[in-house]
Amino acid sequence: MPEIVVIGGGGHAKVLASVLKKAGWSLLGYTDASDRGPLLARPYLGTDGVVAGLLEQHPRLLGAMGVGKVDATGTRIALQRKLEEAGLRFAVVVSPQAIINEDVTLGQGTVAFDGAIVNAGTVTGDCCILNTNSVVEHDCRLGHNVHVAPGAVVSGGVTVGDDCMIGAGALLIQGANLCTGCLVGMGAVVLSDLTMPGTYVGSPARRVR
Ligand code: JB2
Repeated sequence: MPEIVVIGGGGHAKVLASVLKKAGWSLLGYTDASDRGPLLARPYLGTDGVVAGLLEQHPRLLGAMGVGKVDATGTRIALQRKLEEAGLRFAVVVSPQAIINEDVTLGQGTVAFDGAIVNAGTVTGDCCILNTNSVVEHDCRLGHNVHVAPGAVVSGGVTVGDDCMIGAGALLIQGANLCTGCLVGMGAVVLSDLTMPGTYVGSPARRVR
């Protein structure tokens, strides 16, 4: 497996690092604004400014986005795009315990953690998080930088716009369309299209801000 660097050294990065290690990636370490100590026994490498030097030493080095998100902003993918402009390509990272079925396309920098299931005909954008035990059913279209949190279920034929966050345990009914910038709260049940950016909670999910 090629060498890889994790961007960010917090909680999301820790889960990502464990998946990378068991999937056999050669994990060099992580970058962050400051040294957060070893990340599952991999060292702090410096700020993102070290990436250029790392690429000189390791021309095939890939990146993995270890900065998570619990919002519906584009901050995280902006960081990926900035590092891509600096020459770092982002890997698709799939846990050996995830099930990515036939005819699925995952965008650059998308990660699928333990127990994630993605079914046939689904396409995701770049920089998505398919978190632990999340389900993305058949024929879905996820934009860039979508986080499907642990235990959330995206039913068949759903479209999710860029930057959306689907909270832990939330349910999206089949065929729903979510516009860019929707934050679906933990356990919410989405039974209709969400046509305005904002925060949606409850069952059926209602926009609260
Ligand atoms: O531009 C950056 C940058 N911005 C923030 N470059 C680099 N290299 N690192 C950056 N960070 C770092 O991301 C912060 O300095 C911090 O160390 C880390 C974020 O860590 P934190 O533990 O606060 O959150 P997280 O993003 O790892 O995890 C959140 O999202 C996950 C999806 C948490 O809420 C988790 O519970 C959640 N599962």
